Amino acid sequence: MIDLYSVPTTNGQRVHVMLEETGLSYTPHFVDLHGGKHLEADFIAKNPFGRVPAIVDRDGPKGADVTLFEGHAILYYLAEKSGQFYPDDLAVRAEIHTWMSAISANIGPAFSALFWFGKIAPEHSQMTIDRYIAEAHRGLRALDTHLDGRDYMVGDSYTIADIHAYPVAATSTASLDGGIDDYPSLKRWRDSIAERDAVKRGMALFTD
Ligand SMILES: N[C@@H](CCC(=O)N[C@@H](CS)C(=O)NCC(=O)O)C(=O)O
Repeated sequence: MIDLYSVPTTNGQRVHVMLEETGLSYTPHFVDLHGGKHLEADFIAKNPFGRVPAIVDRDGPKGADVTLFEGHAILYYLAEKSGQFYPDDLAVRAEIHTWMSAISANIGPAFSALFWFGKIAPEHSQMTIDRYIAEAHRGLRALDTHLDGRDYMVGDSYTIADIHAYPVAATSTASLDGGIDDYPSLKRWRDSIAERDAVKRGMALFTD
């Protein structure tokens, strides 16, 4: 059994989808960020950064608990544990690593910064907001260019790279004027991934 600690944001959704896709058994726990639950000692013991998502696998290797945070690290672990969505081919894996890193290191932080400077920060700096709008579009443009003529992010099958990228297309784009409409290949790919039953279940977690 895996304990999942999360919220229904882009960062959480990719882990929700992954758990649904693998069929691994898990118990979801909503973390009340507004109430500060992520900063309390029992959550800090799971992720010292005090951020969701995090998981605790009660059936880790050799029967020990495995506690993990950072969405992409969780996806790699669940892929290895379940033997799914992570083809055993060095070139394919290397390309998966590249896209997982690019999304985690570039696209995710651009949207996070845009959320902070655009919606939360008390001081309004249009220059800062414009910078992160441009960075967010840069990431979407890269995904759109890459997905031109492709059904999947990497190779010819559905992998953790698709699961990692999907909430960017499905959720993050809604925060930009124009949404996803300027990115036809990204939109086509998003619409096809959205058809998967496990994706529908994962995206619905914590929403009612
Ligand atoms: N790099 C992390 C980002 C996680 C993250 O920023 N989570 C947000 C919720 S979407 C959070 O916990 N925010 C609370 C805080 O930063 O205090 C990941 O990919 O898992």
